[in-house]
Amino acid sequence: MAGGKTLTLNRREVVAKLLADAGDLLVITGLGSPTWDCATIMDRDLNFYLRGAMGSASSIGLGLALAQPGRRVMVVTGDAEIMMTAGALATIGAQGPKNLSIVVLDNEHYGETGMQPSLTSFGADLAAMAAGAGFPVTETIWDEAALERVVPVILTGDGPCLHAIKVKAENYPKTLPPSDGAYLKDRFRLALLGPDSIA
Ligand SMILES: Cc1ncc(C[n+]2csc(CCOP(=O)(O)OP(=O)(O)O)c2C)c(N)n1
Repeated sequence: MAGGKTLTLNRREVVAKLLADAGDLLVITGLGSPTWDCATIMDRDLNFYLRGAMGSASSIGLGLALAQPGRRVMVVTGDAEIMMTAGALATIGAQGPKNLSIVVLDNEHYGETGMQPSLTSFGADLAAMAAGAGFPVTETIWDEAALERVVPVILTGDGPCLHAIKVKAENYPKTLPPSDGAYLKDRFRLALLGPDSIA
């Protein structure tokens, strides 16, 4: 608990709020718990799940946001996942895609590998890092009221934005999405671009 604050939000409830009106939102999930969260709450063809490639979720989100400027892209990932390639934040800041939102489910731990404390538990501040990298919109979210306030910002506000949503360090029962990366890629491309894209 960075700064002595208690983590109170439930990550599954956070993801349920973010996906409730997902519509044609393009969702990229970082490996491990964020992928299980999104697959469990709402599996959809426009979710592209990473089941490896730790550290690449923000960069894949950037590439997709630049390639699809008319669509909203939301990356949902873990604090350790995004920290692994923190330099990518500066590339995103430099490119400045307005349609990109990054949501970090920050449990201050490596939840997927045994709940070891991660760098945010020692005070690393991902929202401040993103602000320093040039993101115009960043915030750390600690409670339900702040979450309610920023959901529309995450889904429709001008970005790039990064919201570090502090969640309880708990693991929950999971629904595993398919593990075949080629299938997941084709499923996503088909939903986004139509049948010619996978011919
Ligand atoms: C290159 C690489 N290093 C380490 C791992 C093991 N690993 C899987 S998920 C993960 C991080 C989990 O922490 P976080 O991203 O904060 O997500 P959480 O599960 O805590 O929500 C790690 C270290 C991996 N899969 N790949």
